Amino acid sequence: MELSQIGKKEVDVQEKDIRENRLKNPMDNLYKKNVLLIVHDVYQEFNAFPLAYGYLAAMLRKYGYSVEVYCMDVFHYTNEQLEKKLRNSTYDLIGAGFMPARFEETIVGLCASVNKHKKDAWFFLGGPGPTPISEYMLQRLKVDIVVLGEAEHTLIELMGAKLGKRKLADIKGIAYWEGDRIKANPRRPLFRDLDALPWPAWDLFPMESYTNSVKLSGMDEEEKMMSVITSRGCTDTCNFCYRIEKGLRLRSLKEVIKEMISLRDTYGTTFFSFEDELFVFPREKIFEFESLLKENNMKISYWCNSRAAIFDEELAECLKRTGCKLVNIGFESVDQKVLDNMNKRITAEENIKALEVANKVGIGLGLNFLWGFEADTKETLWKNVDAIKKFNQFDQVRTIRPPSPYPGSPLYDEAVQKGLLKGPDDFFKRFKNSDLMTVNFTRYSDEECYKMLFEANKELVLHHFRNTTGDMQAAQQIIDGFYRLYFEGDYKFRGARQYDKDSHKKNIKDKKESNGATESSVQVEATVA
Ligand code: B12
Ligand code: SF4
Repeated sequence: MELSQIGKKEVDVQEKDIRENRLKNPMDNLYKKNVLLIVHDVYQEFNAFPLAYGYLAAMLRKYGYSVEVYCMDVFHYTNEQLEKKLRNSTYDLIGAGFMPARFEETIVGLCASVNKHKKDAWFFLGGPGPTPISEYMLQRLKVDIVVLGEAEHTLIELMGAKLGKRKLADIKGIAYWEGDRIKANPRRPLFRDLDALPWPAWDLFPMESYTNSVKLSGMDEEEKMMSVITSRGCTDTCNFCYRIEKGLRLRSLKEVIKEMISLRDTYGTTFFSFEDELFVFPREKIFEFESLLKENNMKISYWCNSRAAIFDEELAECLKRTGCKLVNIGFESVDQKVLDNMNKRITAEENIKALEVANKVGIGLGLNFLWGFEADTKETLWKNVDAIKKFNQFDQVRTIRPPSPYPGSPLYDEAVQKGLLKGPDDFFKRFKNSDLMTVNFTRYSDEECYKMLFEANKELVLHHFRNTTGDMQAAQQIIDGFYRLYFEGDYKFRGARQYDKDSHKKNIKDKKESNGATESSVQVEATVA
C-alpha cells in the first residue's frame, strides 16, 4: 500500500475522536489544549501502540489537564502538516520523544518545525533517546526542557510550573535552560507503585490503526493486537542495553488482567504484545498469570520477552498453555568469552539448554544474536550461525547484527573511554542503520567484518528459505539488501524480517496444510529488547 493512502480514512476518525473527547472533558476549552504530545513517524505501515505517550497522556488527564496526541506514525504527517497544525493552535506544553535510531533522519527536522511555531509553549523532549544526553539535546535542538527518565510525575509538575504555580528549579528529573546556561536538576526517585498509574489513555489515539495494523504469529486476519506492559525495567545490565531507570518493578497481575479485559471489551483485543523487557520474571509470575487467566475465563494469545537462564521446560510449557505464540530471547552468543564480554550474566550452556527447551516444547522462538564485540572472532560468528541453524524453528528470518552502542548504554561509555567514539554528535554522524557497525569493537577491519557478516547472514537466509517456502527469489532479495547495505551504502535496508511477510504467509499456509499448524510454526514480527 502507498504510504500516502494509509492514513486518509483514519484522519477523520482521529479528528472525530478528538472532538468527542474535547466535549467529554470539562477542563478543555475549544481553543487551547494544555499539552500536545507528538509521536514521530517511523515510516512503517505497521505501528505498535506507543505506550509511553498513552501513560503520559493518562496521567496528565488524571490531573485535569487537556491533552492532544498527534500521531505522525499512523498518519505519516509531514513536518509541513505539523507546522500548519501548530500555526492554528496554542498549547502550554509540547512534547516529543524518540529512540536514538531516528535522530538525524526525523527528530532534527521535527524539532525545528516545533520551534518555529510553538508560540509561548514550552517544548520538551523525553524518553530513552534524549535522557542520557540531555545537554547535547538542549544545545543541538534548542528545545526548552529535557525530561529525564520516567516522566508521568515530572510532566504534572512541569504543567504546574508553566501555570506559574512552581519553579523549574524545584522539579526533579529535568534539564533546562536558565538564561544561556543549562541546568540539570537531580533525578526523580524511582516510582515504585506502578499500580497507582492510570492505564494508557487509549481513547486519545486512533486505536483501530494500532490494533489492526500489526499481525503477529498465529493471528487470524481479524484478530486485534495491543501492547501492554506488566513491569518496568530489568534485572540485568548487559553492556549494549540502555536502562532508563534502575532495577525491575512489577505491576500487580490482577490489575494487568483487568486492563486486558478492558482492552478486549472496548477494542476487541485478544492478542497481546507484552513490551516488558523481562515478562517472565520472577517465574512464579507466569504460573499466577495462568491461574488468573483461568479464573477470568480469558483465552488469549501473546508474545513476550524472556531470559535464557530462567527458561526451563516447566516455564515453557506454562507459557505455551497460556497462549504464548512466541518468546523472544536475547541469546546474543553461544561463546562464553563473548557473553562475559557483554556482561550477559549467563553461561553458553544455559543458552544452549534454553534453545533445546524451546525446540522440545515447540514454542515459537525469537532468536536474537549479536556479533561484533571485542572478544568476537570469525569462529564465534560461525558458532552463532550453527546454533541458529540447529535450533531454528523458522518463526522468522533470523540474521546476526552488530551491537550499536546507544548513548546511555555501558557500551557507549566504553567506546567513548577507549576513544572509539567522540560523543553524541559523533554517534549520530556514524549511526546509519542497526545492521551496520556504528563502532567497530573487533580485531578486524570494517571491510573484513562486513565480508564475514555477509557470508554468515547469506547462509542463514538461504537456510531459512530452503527449510520453509523454498522461495529462493525471496531469499535473494534479502541477500541483495544486505549486500547493498554492507558494500554500497544503501541504508534503507530495515533488516531481514521486514522482507519476508508474504513468503511467510505462504509458509504458514503450507505448514498448516501439510501437518496441522503447530503454534511455533508461524511468524511473529517481534521487537528485540
Ligand atoms: C516497544 C519498543 C519498540 C517499538 C516501539 C513501538 C512504539 N510505538 O512505541 C519498536 C519495535 C518500533 C522499537 C524499535 C526500536 N527500539 Co525499542 N523498545 C521498545 C520497548 C520494548 C518498549 C517501549 C515501551 O513502550 N515501554 C513502556 C513505557 C511506559 O516506558 P518508556 O518507553 O521507557 O517510557 C517512559 C520514559 O522513557 C519516558 N518517555 C518515553 N517517551 C517519552 C516521550 C516524552 C515526550 C517524555 C517527556 C517522556 C517519555 O516516560 C515514559 C513513562 O514514564 C523498549 C524496552 C522497554 N520495555 O521499555 C525498547 C527500547 C525503547 N528500544 C530500544 C531500541 C534500541 C530500539 C531500536 C533502536 C532497535 C533497533 N536496533 O532497531 C529501534 C528504534 C526504532 C526507532 N524508530 O527509533 C532501546 C532504547 C535504547 C535507547 N538508548 O534509546 C529500548 C530501551 C530497549 C533496550 N533496553 O535497549 N522499540
Ligand atoms: S539485553 Fe535484555 S537482559 Fe540484558 S539488560 Fe537489556 S533487557 Fe535486560
